[in-house]
Amino acid sequence: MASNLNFEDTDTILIENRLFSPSSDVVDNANITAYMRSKGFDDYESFYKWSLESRFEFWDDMAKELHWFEPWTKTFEWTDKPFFKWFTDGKLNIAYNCLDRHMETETRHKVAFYWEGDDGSNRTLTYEQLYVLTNRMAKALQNLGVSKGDRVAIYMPAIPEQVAALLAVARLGAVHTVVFGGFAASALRERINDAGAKVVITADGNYRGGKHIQLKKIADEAVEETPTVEKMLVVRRLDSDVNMQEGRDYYLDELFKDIPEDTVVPCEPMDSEDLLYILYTSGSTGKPKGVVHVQGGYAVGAYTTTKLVFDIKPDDVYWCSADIGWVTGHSYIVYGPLMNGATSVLFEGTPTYPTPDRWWSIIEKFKVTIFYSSPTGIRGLMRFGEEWPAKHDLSSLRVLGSVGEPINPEAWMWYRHNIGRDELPIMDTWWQTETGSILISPTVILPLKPGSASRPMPTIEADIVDKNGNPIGENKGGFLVVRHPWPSQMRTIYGDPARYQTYWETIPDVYFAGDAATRDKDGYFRVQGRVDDVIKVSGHRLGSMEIESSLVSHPAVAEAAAIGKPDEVKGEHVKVFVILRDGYEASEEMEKTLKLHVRTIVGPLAVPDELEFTPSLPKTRSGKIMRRVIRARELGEPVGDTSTLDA
Ligand code: 6R9
Repeated sequence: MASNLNFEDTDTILIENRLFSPSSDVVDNANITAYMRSKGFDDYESFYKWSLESRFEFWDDMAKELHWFEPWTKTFEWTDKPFFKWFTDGKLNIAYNCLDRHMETETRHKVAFYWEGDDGSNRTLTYEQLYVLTNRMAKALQNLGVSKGDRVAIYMPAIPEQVAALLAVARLGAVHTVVFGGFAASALRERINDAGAKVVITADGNYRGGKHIQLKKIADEAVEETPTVEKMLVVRRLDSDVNMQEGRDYYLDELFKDIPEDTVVPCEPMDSEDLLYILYTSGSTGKPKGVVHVQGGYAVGAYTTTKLVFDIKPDDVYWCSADIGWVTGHSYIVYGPLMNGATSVLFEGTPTYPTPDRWWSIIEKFKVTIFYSSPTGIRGLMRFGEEWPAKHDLSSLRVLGSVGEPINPEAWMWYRHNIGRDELPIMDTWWQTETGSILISPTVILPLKPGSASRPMPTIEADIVDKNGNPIGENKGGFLVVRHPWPSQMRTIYGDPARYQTYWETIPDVYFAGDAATRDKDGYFRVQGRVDDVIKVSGHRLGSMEIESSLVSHPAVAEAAAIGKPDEVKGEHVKVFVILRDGYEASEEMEKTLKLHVRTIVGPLAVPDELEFTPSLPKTRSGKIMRRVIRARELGEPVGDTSTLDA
């Protein structure tokens, strides 16, 4: 991780004075207000203070709202720091909480998902229909040999079967690892191999932004060198003819012929600390980290934050525009909303296809009330002008959200004005793959400041410190840390516990995952971005080393360095510096070849926007490329400490 903490104190340039307060009506009716009042509090300040002292009472209360086969005996254990446990001895299944328990109430007949395909086609699934689909899928997986503890890779487009796939795997007590459909074959292969997946669930293909994506073909290429993969389950999305390997590949609809609609595969009672999923994310080495989440604490965290941050009520239509391949999709498309019995929208396509009002038309069509999106999405659509949202009736909306990267005040104001008719609150939610659920965010009861994720959630002890862990004062830049574990925190890095430990050791005894931030006099946090070698491109997390490794795997490349540069729409974009091997010429052709190479090794999301050929790169005396120096030079910023620079 960030072993070279290189963030130099930068006082915040921007002191934001605009403040937007919620109406008393909204505050009165908020889910969080109901809980606060039940504990005797009227204001967030005193409630939050109480929650720090009474964190176990808070989480006990939240956990009790879920279904447990057996209750926990201890709320929290931290005997083997930095490893910890929540809800010890408790038995539950998150899939039971998403589906089965709703079969006993009116929610059974409620819409779980309004689905819209890239091509404009629609499907509507009630909770009961999703339950039936999930059970049949669980049976199909069982027939293919999946049982408790097995790992299953999911490489699929955003279709209802993808949601059912996660739930079916969880039902069986198996462990899913979802790989974003935009990753290339070798990136998929690396993840399958690290997880040791036995089965891969994919689709014959799909369309995204009108483009045909040949998922099965990519999956075929990926599993060429994956010794653990025994079977592939293929969902027909396009009815296209794809290669099906006899004895390995099975179409879901064909397996369904022998699995009646009333099939029930009971949920495996899981220990709170049993694995639910592994989700790979980028860190500062070339190898992606398999972030491990467990059944109990993760369920409680995702459930609670969905309820309190988005203020979900029975009549809401909720839409999170992320992809299920990222943690946002896991927590806030699949698990959080379903545990809350919410009606959601699931969208397969992109915001600009066929026209830049696709999102706004979906909000109008399904009368979406809560919309959770990203700064990149908003900035991308801002470029097309206000006339696009203005064509649509967005009056159903009542809460907006943002995640993935800092939202600049200008985009925040545009979002509030054009989508939120100058009155809707924006939940700017700060969290990470590792945190499992939202840690710093407003709720609908807090006054808002543009560009600030506002305050920590109940029980979350966030702080800004220097590299030795000493707290830093108001409006000064420092490292964002959290002092005590929370239920949905990752438990380890799959197969690499030492790598997990660095999160708690980089700055002594606190959780640090690589962001810099400031805090103002009102306790409002402003997250500035990563201080390690992680680049956030359109909210997608990429590691400098991943991109560099893919470049040096090309015979023409001797060395490469990748940095993130500020980008008006994407937040950051990638620039790479390349030293060619002797005998290779720098040319436009070479630039194209290398960009294409990154695309085929990592995927389209990692393709650098800028590529510069260079004869040398600044290095430390021990030979490490100093990306910090390259970045500072590139941006014309002070280079800082170069005492270890070689020459
Ligand atoms: C959920 C997610 C985590 C990193 C995180 C930070 C950035 C996320 C943010 C934000 C400022 C917000 N980030 N939300 N920065 N304001 N509201 O994005 O997870 O992909 O693991 O990325 O994203 O830099 O450290 P993940």
